[in-house]
Amino acid sequence: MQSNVNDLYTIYGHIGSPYSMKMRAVMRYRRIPHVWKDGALGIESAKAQVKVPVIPIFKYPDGNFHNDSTPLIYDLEERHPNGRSIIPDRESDAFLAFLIEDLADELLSKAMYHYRWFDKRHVKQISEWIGFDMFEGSGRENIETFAETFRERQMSRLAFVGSSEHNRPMLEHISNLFLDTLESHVPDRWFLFGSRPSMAEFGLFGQLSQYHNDLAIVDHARQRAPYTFRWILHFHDLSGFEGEWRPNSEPLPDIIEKLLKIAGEFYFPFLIANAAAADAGQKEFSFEAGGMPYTQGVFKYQVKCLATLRQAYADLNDSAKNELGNLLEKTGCLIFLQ
Ligand SMILES: N[C@@H](CCC(=O)N[C@@H](CS)C(=O)NCC(=O)O)C(=O)O
Repeated sequence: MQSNVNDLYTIYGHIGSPYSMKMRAVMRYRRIPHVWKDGALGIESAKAQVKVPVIPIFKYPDGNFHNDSTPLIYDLEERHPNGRSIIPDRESDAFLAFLIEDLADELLSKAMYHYRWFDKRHVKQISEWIGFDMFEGSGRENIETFAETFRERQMSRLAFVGSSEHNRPMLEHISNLFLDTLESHVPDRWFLFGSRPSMAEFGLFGQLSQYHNDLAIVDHARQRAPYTFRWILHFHDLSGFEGEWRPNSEPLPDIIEKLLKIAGEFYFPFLIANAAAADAGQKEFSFEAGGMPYTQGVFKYQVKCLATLRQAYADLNDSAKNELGNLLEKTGCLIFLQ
């Protein structure tokens, strides 16, 4: 007997969307029954059901539509306490997983977007691929018409998300830092907080999944971080994986400190400059980090990210704060969280 699709979650997304890949991987790992829909018509009708029209969009079995990946992850945790949580048990690790996921969603995403849309030589192919995905075989003309409008729109947003010649050194440096950091870890261990994945790895995976698609980065990433490049492919489907959170006797791996250093050096200064400019009613903000300049339009969503991170830190109990104190201080994150 065929199962009824209305009893399942429907994910509206596409394979060229980092957050869609992230959330599909979460659903597969968590073994939550779902279907995947990537056609243009479904996506457009789903967009009409949510406040901010970004993908992926989930239709729940109760018929309601939801999006924004991080709140979705937390909501699914509550709805499906099935032993395959992606939030570490230990409070301090849960905070770190949240912080690293946010770092991937909001900073690594800038590098991903940069490599996808900045280099005009590659933009034609990726926009046609996304058209190909969206139209599921309804002819070259449809694909190419869509691709042209879509790439114009995405490229017009470049300055808004921070991709420019001026910001290029920092974005490419950040991308290399993520690749090198993962490459120093994944040959020994696939996960960050034990032998099972947390929301942090899914966040990193989502953005990096696109490095397989984009000509401007594919060769570089594959050469610079070969095991990481392969690791990405495994994350698409971890449904058969069984593992445990790290026991108390096991220290955090070095990769956590390296990722937090990226946050302390680049992500928090970015968030602070954005929030300060928003406060002052400015349209644009600038900051410098690692000796490199950066300028972009003020982004309201990321004002909220900073507030949420600070709140999550404030909500930690004293023993979690004590456990994290040293690490957050030496990576330059603590002053921004307090
Ligand atoms: N904060 C959202 C961001 C999702 C997002 O930015 N999605 C992009 C594509 S990956 C999007 O839908 N952009 C608008 C569009 O392509 O129409 C999340 O975590 O899900």
